[in-house]
Amino acid sequence: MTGPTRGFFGRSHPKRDERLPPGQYNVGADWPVLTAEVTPRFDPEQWTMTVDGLVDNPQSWSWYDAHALPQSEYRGDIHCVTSWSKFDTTFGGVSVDVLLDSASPKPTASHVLATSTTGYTTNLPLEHVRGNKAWIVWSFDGKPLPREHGGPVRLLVPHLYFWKSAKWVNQLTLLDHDEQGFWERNGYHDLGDPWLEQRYQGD
Ligand SMILES: Nc1nc2c(c(=O)[nH]1)N[C@H]1C(S)=C(S)[C@@H](COP(=O)(O)O)O[C@H]1N2
Ligand SMILES: [Mo]
Repeated sequence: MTGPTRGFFGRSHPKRDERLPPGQYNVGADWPVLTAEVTPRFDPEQWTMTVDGLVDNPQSWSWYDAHALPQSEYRGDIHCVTSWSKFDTTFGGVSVDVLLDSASPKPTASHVLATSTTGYTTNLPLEHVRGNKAWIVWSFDGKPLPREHGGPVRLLVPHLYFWKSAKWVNQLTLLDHDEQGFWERNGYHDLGDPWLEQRYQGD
């Protein structure tokens, strides 16, 4: 003898979209802009992407060099700590794996500090940017990434809250310890997993 079936409960409670992490809502077609600093304007020709710190081969790629690397896309959802989630986004660029494989992190490297041209920083455990989980991206929905959303190029780490996706990124520094970035020093969680609702320090 069994109790009420899942279907019974399913009819009595409207079904919540299972793509929505706890405490999030679907923002639909909107894409809010959240920026702590003044939106920079920089020429992609002047931009370089640097991977340094605890690596065997510190590397810098120009815009042209970066576009010559094998490209890949992310298709899926993004989640901001301010509680909006955006479904079915498409971003294009280069997997962080490609950059790291080329720079060869030392065995002692455990964390990454991402830095933007503006000085914005955010910290990530190395395994959270490895395994096709993070990209540097320059396109959104097949078009150049809008400047207010980090164009010409931003970090994309979609399985974590979106403050980890540093806009106007130009440096990944490999460290053997965790070092808090801008929002983490201001009270946001060091990891920021939306499924665990890690919004603030202590969550
Ligand atoms: N350089 C930089 N990157 C940033 C931020 C910022 O203030 N500066 N804000 C973060 C936060 S809190 C969020 S939610 C997302 C917002 O990205 P969007 O403006 O494209 O929605 O960018 C993240 N990356
Ligand atoms: Mo955010």
